[in-house]
Amino acid sequence: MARHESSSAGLGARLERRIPSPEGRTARVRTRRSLAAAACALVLLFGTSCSDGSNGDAAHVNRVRVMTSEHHSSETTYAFELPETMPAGATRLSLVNDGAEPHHAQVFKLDDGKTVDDLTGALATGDPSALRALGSFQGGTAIVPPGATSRADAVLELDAGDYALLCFVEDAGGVPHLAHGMVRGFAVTGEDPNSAPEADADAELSDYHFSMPDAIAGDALVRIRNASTAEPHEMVVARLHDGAGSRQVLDALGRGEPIPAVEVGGMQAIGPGSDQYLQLDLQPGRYVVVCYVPAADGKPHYAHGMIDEVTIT
Ligand SMILES: [Cu+2]
Repeated sequence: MARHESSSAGLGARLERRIPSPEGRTARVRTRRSLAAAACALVLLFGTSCSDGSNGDAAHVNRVRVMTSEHHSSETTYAFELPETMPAGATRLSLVNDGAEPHHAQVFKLDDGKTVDDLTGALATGDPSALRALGSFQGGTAIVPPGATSRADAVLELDAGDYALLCFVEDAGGVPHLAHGMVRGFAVTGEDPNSAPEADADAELSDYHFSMPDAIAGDALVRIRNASTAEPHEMVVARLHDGAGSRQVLDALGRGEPIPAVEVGGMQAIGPGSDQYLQLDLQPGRYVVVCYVPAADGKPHYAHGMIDEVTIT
């Protein structure tokens, strides 16, 4: 995960590998295409492969659609649908919630020799430290309401190995969806092309605080770094209702009521000292960012102050 710090991708490669928004905002794409053309020449000097740019500059970002659903019947089933294998490198996870409950997609990388069955066993204990003995939290796309698609997508740099996708969201009875079947293994194969994207903005997560610009462009690629030495952190993003702020969100959470905001995705937990990216595709407005990860005292991080507001322009 410290890969980004090595900056071994040259400037040209970095320019070429920027991640466009799904709708491809015209002016920006045009600029990026010419940058990509210039980058191509540089990349050729380094002797690595270079796309012709006909698909904008998205050639090095894998796009993965994760479908989430649950089927309510006498035997309720919950499911993730995604490819069983995907190539290594920068991977954007868009989350399509086809169910009747909110869902998220937490990515967990299994250590060598560990299996999804080991993970399922550890999850059943309910002890977070049991999980950390099996692998690490790598991010993933945060909560999306029923019938919606994420507008703040995790872009993860995935190395080859075995992974699992998990949903910790609880059903009406307080049982996490993963206990109903929302644990899904997948494999990442091949060489990581070292496609570290170039971010437009930075957000730093620490114990227990968000540090980021007051305003961020709605189509920004945000680099999210967990600066903690001990705890995983996440950044769930939700659009605030008119007149609501982080104070009202915190009050609602304290009362166990729905928050006065609409979740649009965000970044699921990443481990201490690691970083990943979030691709925004958001309407301008006021948003709240929240970390729900439980602290050692059992309280969620937001109760320790890990909640903030940001203006999307
Ligand atoms: Cu946190």
